[in-house]
Amino acid sequence: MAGSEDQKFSLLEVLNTFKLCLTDNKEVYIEHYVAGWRGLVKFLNSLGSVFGFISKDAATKIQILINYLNGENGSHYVTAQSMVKYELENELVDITKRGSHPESGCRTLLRLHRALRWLELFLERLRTSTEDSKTSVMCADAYNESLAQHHPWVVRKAAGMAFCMLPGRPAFFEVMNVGSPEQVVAVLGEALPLISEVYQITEALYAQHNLLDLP
Ligand code: 1Q0
Repeated sequence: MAGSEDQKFSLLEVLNTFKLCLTDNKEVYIEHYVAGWRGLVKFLNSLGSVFGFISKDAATKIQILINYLNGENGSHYVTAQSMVKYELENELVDITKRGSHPESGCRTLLRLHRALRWLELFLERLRTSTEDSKTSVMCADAYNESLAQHHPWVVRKAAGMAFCMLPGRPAFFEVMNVGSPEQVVAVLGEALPLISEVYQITEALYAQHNLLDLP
């Protein structure tokens, strides 16, 4: 019984992971950041195989970061801040065009960071939605306002098609596994400021080092 519970997505669990993301001096722990994404990928997988091309890409990026974290230079990958410092100082980042470091931690985290903005916008729409709001529309609007700007036409097209396969709001709230729609709304209200803070801190870090357009 406990086994099947473990497999279940719980929004609360994901949120708790994002809560653990910030150190006392407001750095971003990579371990918890990717754990948060792992939970979201699990959720996405539970929505069906049409989202496979999205969850696969996210899972690949999560794994790249985990490999750095568990690798011989893992101590430099504890926080996003220490990673940026280490990779820049050691010239491990392709800055203007793809070259010898196509999978740097910096560019990999940047992809997830951009997706976090999508998540923030989507969850805010969900939170303030009404019973007859369409998840596919909320998702597409959030996407067009964020990630889409970084994706080529073919990816935008595929994403748009996948969004149409999203379950409706009631079923969506159900899989979140939190409780009544009112409880979902309350939990989202609690979570959003946290997600937003993690996003802002990462954005500031990347802006400070001119890394927002890494290829
Ligand atoms: C619920 C529907 C999920 C919709 C996810 C929106 C994002 C669409 C993104 C489409 C990505 C297409 C795959 C490939 C993209 C890459 O080209 C791109 C750039 O990387 P690179 O190496 O080519 O330069 N990759 C990315 O932009 C990263 C995309 C990561 C997306 C991660 C989405 C994980 C989804 C989570 C589901 C969250 C459900 C939220 C509600 C749950 C409540 C807490």
